[in-house]
Amino acid sequence: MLRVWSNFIDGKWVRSSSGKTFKSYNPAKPSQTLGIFQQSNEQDVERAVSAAEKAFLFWSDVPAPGRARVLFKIRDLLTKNKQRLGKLVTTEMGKVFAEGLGDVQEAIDVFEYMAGEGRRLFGHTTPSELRDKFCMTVRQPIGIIGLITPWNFPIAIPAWKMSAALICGNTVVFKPSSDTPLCAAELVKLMNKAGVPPGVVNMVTGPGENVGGTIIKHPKIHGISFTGHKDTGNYILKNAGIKKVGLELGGKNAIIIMDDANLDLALEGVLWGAFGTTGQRCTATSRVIIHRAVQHRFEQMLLERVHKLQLGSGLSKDTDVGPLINQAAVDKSHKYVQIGKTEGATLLCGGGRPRMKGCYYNPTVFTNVTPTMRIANEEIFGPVLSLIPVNDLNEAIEVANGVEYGLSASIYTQDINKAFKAIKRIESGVMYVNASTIGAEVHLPFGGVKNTGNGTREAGIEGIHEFSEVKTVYVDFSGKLQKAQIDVMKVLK
Ligand code: UN1
Repeated sequence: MLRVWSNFIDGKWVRSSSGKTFKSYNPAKPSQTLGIFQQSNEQDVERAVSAAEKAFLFWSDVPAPGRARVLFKIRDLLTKNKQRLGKLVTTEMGKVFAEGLGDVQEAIDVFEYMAGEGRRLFGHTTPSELRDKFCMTVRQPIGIIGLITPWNFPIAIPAWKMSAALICGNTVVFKPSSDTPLCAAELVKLMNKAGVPPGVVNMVTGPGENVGGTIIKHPKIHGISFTGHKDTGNYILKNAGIKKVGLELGGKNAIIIMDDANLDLALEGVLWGAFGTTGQRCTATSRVIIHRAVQHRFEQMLLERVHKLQLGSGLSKDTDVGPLINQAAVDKSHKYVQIGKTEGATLLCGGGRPRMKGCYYNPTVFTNVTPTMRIANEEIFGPVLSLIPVNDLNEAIEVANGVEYGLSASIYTQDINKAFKAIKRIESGVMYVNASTIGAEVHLPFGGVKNTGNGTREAGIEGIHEFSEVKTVYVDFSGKLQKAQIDVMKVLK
């Protein structure tokens, strides 16, 4: 019997007033339905906002180390349930089981990190220009935050956002992706069990247009954090009004392979970056910018390994590459393969659907791709990799920077001068040397430049900045009126 999941509002599971539902499926076996979820509407968001507003009065006043105790408990429960949740991630999202476990581990890590912040949340102190006056900054919550999250890290990304939002004293209205509502519901259930007070985290499932749209425009929501498509990011910026908005949008991440690179190492990085998570990470490697001197050799090495990649259910031990999230994603990858062929790129391997049920697509490699082709510029979010040959480092950097996005980038070289030149000149928020473009760690900031984002960063200490406001405090204990910029002239007298 399929469970009908409700929204989670004010500490209770409640049905949507719409009376409508939708289903979640296993992308490896689309005939398998995993749960039934509320297709919520504007009124449900209103209820969630009211609950979050009421809860804010209490939660924002709990001392941060007290809030941290709840976060540590969430970490503990996630750890206890890691296997079960990892399997759930694989079943609902499709990534291979080791990565499903990694998704949960990333959530464990970030709850632990943000819980630690409960005893820091540092501001700073600095001298005043006047006598007997004290200056400091303190971190304060923003208020109610609207979180809109994607399906590709169905536990980790909600965890990044919720852990930071909660430790700073905010309350949350959370709309998860409609492709992975079960992972979201299980996470919220676990957070409730860990002792998150009623109304602090409210989950409303349903479509982007009305649930997401209402959150984005809501006058009582003062912060929005969104990870997903660039078009939605643009919509948010146009419709959110005056809110603190954090966006993590697309990527067209490149690995540069120089002629002096350790090619065996680069090969592992390319395979992991391009075909890990079936290419469905914002950080996925979708371009390899390769020095012509090693192009042919690397193509041979890559072909040999890509042919061996085993497609299948993420739960099967032999699987290297799982399914894509849904049929639309399969069609999108295929559309880009047709575009690549029409543009005149050389198809080295893949480029079609395998004969198996499920949302699968063969790992695909194009070579002799030129920087102006659409497959070298547009985010595909699937297992389609483009090799772009170049003559030297300067050209490689120019090509790497020639796209609208700037999330993650990498260079493989043995030459420290080349590595540092790339670190300095590549336009990206995350940069790797002799490592793949994926695999960011939670205690460092994560985010991108150009059309990848709007300048905010998640995780690490910058994650605290995204989810809090700074208050500047002056305490004058001189007992008289002191005028800044004016009386300062007298202090040396
Ligand atoms: C994403 O795809 O939006 O760096 C996040 C990585 C992961 C996070 C990816 N830790 O690949």
